[in-house]
Amino acid sequence: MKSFFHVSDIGDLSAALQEAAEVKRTPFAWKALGENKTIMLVFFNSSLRTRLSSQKAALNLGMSPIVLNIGQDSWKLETEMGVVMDGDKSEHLREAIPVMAGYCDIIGVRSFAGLTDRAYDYAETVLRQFIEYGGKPVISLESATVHPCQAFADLITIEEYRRGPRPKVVLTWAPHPRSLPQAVPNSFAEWMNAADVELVITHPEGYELDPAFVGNARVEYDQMKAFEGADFIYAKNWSCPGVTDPSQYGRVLSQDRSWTVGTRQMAVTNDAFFMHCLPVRRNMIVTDEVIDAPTSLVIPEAANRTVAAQVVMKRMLEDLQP
Ligand code: AN0
Ligand code: CP
Repeated sequence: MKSFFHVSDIGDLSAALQEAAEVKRTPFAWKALGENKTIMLVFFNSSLRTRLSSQKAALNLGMSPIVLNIGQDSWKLETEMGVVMDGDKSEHLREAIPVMAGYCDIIGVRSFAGLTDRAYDYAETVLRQFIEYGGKPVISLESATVHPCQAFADLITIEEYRRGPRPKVVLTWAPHPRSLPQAVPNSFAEWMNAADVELVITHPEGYELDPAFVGNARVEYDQMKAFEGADFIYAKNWSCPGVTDPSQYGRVLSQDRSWTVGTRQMAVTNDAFFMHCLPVRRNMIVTDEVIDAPTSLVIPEAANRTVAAQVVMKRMLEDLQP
């Protein structure tokens, strides 16, 4: 695997899920694979789960992780080409990437969407520079438009908890005070389209995700209707994707608290499991009652981040073997 970015990078999903189950059963069985190998985990933004689960996955595989927080541990990096660097950025990505790549075998990058320029973000400008100038396998640890490590962990969780074939999975927008990226819902939709589930996406008008990610999902603007008979509820806030009007990109169009997932909506589901990638704002995205219920999967979902990351790193290490 040269990069981990889209669902297509993982190939056959049932094989990937089987491998995930094996990795979960015997996490230390591939310790020799990572011997004398190093992964560089580069963070332009905050993280709890991604940084810890990626380090744990690397350690399980016998690989050494190096974590770098850009702007805190390192110099502030310029990411735009052709600019006069007379501001607070001391170094350009164009040099920093090949330098970092020289110290490792795999690079993981967290670089959130700027949410001001849709074309710049949707071209995955920063991640593409890592691919181009690093010459090493690259893992998106949430980049501008995708969060594949999260979506893979979510799929593993759904596979573990589903009560029957082809569960009904509902991705619902929920309110949040700040402007958040579309990476999590984009990847979730992309992966659910590729999986054997019935996918329904619900959000207020104006929050339509990019059709490339929506795929064959049914879009339902009535949240209660969308929730009817659902087996899994996946909540997430995202800002305006600006599909029809790029000038609206990144805006918070609604703060409607009636979309906060509570017992009212959960009552019409098929006793659905509740999922969220975390970090979550309680009583904005979801009520205490729903997130604290036995049907809440947020903790096992976060635990599966290690499993997902380990499958991805394992495959990259296998490809690096002589
Ligand atoms: C980020 C987001 O919405 O993309 C990270 C989620 C994994 N969330 C926040 O910034 C709160
Ligand atoms: N879900 C997730 O990626 O969490 P972090 O932002 O804490 O890594």
